[in-house]
This record gives sequence, C-alpha cells and structure tokens, in this order.
Amino acid sequence: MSDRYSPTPQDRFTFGLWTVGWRGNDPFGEPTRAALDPVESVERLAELGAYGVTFHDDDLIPFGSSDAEREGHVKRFRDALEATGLKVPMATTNLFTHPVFKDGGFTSNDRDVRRYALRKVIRNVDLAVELGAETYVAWGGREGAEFGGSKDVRVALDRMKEAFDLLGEYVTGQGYDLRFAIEPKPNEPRGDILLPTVGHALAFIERLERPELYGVNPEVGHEQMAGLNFPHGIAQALWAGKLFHIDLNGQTGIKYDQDFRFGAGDLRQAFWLVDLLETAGYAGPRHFDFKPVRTDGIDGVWESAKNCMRNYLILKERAAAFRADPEVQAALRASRLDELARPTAEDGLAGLLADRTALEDFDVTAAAERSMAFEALDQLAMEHLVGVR
Ligand code: 3MF
Ligand code: MG
Ligand code: MG
Repeated sequence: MSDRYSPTPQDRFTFGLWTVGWRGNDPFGEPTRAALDPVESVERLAELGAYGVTFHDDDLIPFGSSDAEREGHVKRFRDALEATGLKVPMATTNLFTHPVFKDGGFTSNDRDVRRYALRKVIRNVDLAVELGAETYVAWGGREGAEFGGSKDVRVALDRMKEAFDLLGEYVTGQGYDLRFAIEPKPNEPRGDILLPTVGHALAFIERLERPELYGVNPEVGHEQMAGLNFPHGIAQALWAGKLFHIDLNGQTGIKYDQDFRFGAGDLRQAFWLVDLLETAGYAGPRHFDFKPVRTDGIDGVWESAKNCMRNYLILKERAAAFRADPEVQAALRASRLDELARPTAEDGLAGLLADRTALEDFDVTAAAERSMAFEALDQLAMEHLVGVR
C-alpha cells in the first residue's frame, strides 16, 4: 500500500549493497541469511522507491576475481542499473575484510600493503567514475591500533595524508569530477581508529594539499558510539561546507556499532537530524548504512529497507509541522533564536568598546534573571515528534 510516506527517487534515498546484502555474520555467529545477488538488490530497491545504490569494490566484484569475471559482474550490474534507472552516486573500497588489511590499508605498518591499498582504491575510483559517482567514501576500517606502542600515530597520520594527497593528485590528473568523503568512526573493528570523529576528520582535511576535494561522510551510529550529539556534528560539517555525504542508521548509546534501521535508536536525535538536513539545504543523497537484524529472514531485509525511507519521510513531515506551527515560532522567539542570528557587534569593535550599556551600565542582574524559555520549546518539539500536535 502506498501512502504519503512512500518514497520516490526524488527523495534521493540510497543504500549500500552491503546493507541489504549483510548476511548476519557477527563476531559470535555465522551468517543467518543466504547471499543476495547485487542485481536482485538493485531491482528490489528500485521497486521500493530508492534513488540509487552504492558499493564497496568487493560487494560487486568478489575479492580475487579475474579480469574476465570482473567484467562480467560489472556488466550485469550496469544492465540492472539501466533497466531500473537506479543511480550510483557514491562508491567506496573494502580495505578491511581480507587478512592482508589486518593492520589497516593507508596506515598499515607494512609498506607493501599500503601500496596495494592505494592501487585497490584507484582501480575502484576508475569504476566509480565510469558508473557516474560524484563522491568516493573512505572509511578507515582498520586504520588504528589496540596498543600504544604498535602505532606511531603522528607518523601514521603522515601516511594517511600521503595517501589522500596521492588520490587527490590522481583524480585531478584524470580530470575526474569526484570528491572524497572521509567517514569517521571511533573504534570497531580496531580498539581505536584514526580520525575517530567528525571533528578529527575536519581538522585533518585542512592539512591536505587540495582540501577542497575532501569532505566528510558522518554516520549516525559512529558519532553516538563516542557519546557525541550527531546533529551537532552534522551542523558543524555543514557550517564548514564539508557535508559531502551521510550514512543514516540507528544507534542506542555508547555500544558496538548497532547499525539499526534509520529511526530505530535515538529518535530525538533522528528528529533534529532530519530537521537540520531539510532546513539547511543539504542536497546530497540520503544514504542508509544499516544492517537488517540477523534474527530476520529476507522478509525483514526488505521490510527494514522500506522503513529506513519511511521513517525519514515521517520525521521530515513531523519536523516541517514543528517549524510551521505558530506556537513554535513564538516559542523560538521567546527563546531568542532570532537574537542568536544577529551579529554580536555589527557596530564593530570600536562601537562595542564605546558602548557603555555593554559593560559599565549593563544590568547583569536583570540579564541573569531573563528566562531562556527552553522547556516550553522542547515540549512542543516532543509533541510534534510523537504526533500529538
Ligand atoms: C562501518 C561502516 C562502513 C562504511 C563503508 C564506507 C561497512 O561501520 O560504516 O560500512 O560506511 O565502508 O561507506
Ligand atoms: Mg557503521
Ligand atoms: Mg558507514
């Protein structure tokens, strides 16, 4: 049954092949579901109203495939894309599954592995561009350490910078219209991962040779694993002009990477996130990086994929209702959000220094007594979120 929460490609929802394709293997258990053919994933996601799919090289072309096998896999995938109209806005590299990457890719202590990792990325960058991708995501899955002495972090960051600078040189030399999005994560599978949060990644990008080519791909659960407020991280990435892509999913607090469907997990942060993306002019794909729970069969896979999109659209409606409510607008004024938007010293430093009401005649007591009225504002948000207003 289709209703107003049923997506269309205009909503720009995308899914990783590895999400619906996850077979339910975890550190304690074997797969609980059969492998999914990427062609079937493309067809089912198109039926559900998605806009596109994304992939790691190895999701599409099994590791170790010969050139002929590789061509065959790509051809079947390309045919499915043409038949369904699904797009590939992003691609990425698997630098974490094969044992060769046990100490990372770009920052492995083993130089041969670092050179191999770069060549593996470059090979897939070519395919990504062929398939029309505009963004190339880099999650440093195993770029990290368990022990203090086993990684010289400053030197590893030199190698990380070297890798990204070489990739920037490559895409620039090829004339590709492709930008990189770095995906932070604090830990798992390594004890600690380099570039653990959005803030670390943003600071790193500014040290690169071509910073304009790099942005971030924050994931809901990854920031929340570090106890951070995801919408705040996204706001800072937007503020810096660096939100190139986003991984949407659900997480309940500081735990392992739960990768629940979007909307399961911290619902309040999901509400503020959708409010932010929809009001801040984020134009990129709404990309889901989630795992259908391993207790479910293939029915649960498509049910959860559908509901990632459905939950986004429900929250989009709830957030729009919140913004349109005259009582909310009055509450925002009472909380002085309009005043926050006003520069602190449009009269300049000289004006500020000359203004006796700013210091000598400032009534500190009266200002301290003014309520910010945040309680009433937040209750209105909650009532819109749960649908009682
Ligand atoms: C792991 C992830 C990754 C990345 C992906 C790049 C397997 O926690 O989130 O998914 O998103 O490698 O897009
Ligand atoms: Mg994840
Ligand atoms: Mg991710």
